[in-house]
Amino acid sequence: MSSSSIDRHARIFVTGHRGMVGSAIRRRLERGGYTNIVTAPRAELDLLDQRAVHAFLAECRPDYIFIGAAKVGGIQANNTYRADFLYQNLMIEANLIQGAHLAGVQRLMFLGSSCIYPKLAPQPLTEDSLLTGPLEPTNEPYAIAKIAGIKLCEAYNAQFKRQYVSAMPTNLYGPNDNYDLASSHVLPALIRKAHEAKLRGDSEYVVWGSGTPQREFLYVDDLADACVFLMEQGYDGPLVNIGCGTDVTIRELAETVMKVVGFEGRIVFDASKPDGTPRKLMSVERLAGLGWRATMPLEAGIALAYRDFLDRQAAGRPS
Ligand code: GFB
Repeated sequence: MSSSSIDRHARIFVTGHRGMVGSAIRRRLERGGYTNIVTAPRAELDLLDQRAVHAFLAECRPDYIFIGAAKVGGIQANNTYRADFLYQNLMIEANLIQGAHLAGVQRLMFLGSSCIYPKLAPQPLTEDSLLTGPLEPTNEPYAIAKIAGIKLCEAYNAQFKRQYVSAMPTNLYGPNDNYDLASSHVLPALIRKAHEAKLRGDSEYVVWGSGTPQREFLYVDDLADACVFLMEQGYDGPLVNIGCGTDVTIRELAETVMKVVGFEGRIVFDASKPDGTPRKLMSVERLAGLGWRATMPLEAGIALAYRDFLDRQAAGRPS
């Protein structure tokens, strides 16, 4: 299982390479000695533009594609910009998957999210629970788009014998995350809020919702390692979850962030904000059966993410 089926000079197109997921996959490929990684900045290739995407792929003819590009955001962004999340994600994945097929690309990895599973599906969430019940309303548009992406991959595999794999990561965090409080996920938001509360000398910091929802958090470099692992193994089986297999409550998460950041105030919960789905713990049995497990402990990962946040601030990069 350790040897790679991928030639180190194969042409590998990583989409979304400036984002958290795409940049982590690129880092992992570079560390793995891959020499022919192709990226396309948004100014040069608009993934919403079907003609441009198809022309780019016809010209580039990659051997492999990782679809790290997506319109992503936290609970509030998903709930507010419902049309953007549905439309943009449908377009990005449809343009890339059909374009890949037309260009003769045999192997591709499509990334989704744990929110594709029904809101009240049995925990931990197995891949088989897809489409067995209603979705969580706050992110239904995003989830529907990602389910469509999974079905696109399955359809191209069935009709054209492609090997388009869908991998579903749990909630992610790490370098190049979005720290904008209106659109970010919970972990970067809490890092920023705790840091700013510490600087101001505040006695409390605000955490949305009730603090009782449970979430699983995977460091994005672990995700990238799993994606490259699957590609290197030549995995072409069904939908596969990528997680670490353990979760925490939002209250526990908020306490760990305070500890890492060194903020000593207290937590105040803002009940006017939504909790979202009560729990989203992935079953990682399928991936473990293939020989991969996550390695980054949560507190150590949060410390690395906090370092990234501080580095961005020091460099004057937008957060
Ligand atoms: O990470 P998050 O925005 O997304 O929120 P989801 C997770 C939980 O943390 C929710 C709470 O219960 C939030 O109410 N939370 C507490 C906060 N404080 C904050 C805060 O300051 N900011 C944010 N953002 N949350 C998203 C989906 O769901 O997860 C996407 O909307 C995607 O579709 C993504 O699947 C991975 O885990 O609820």
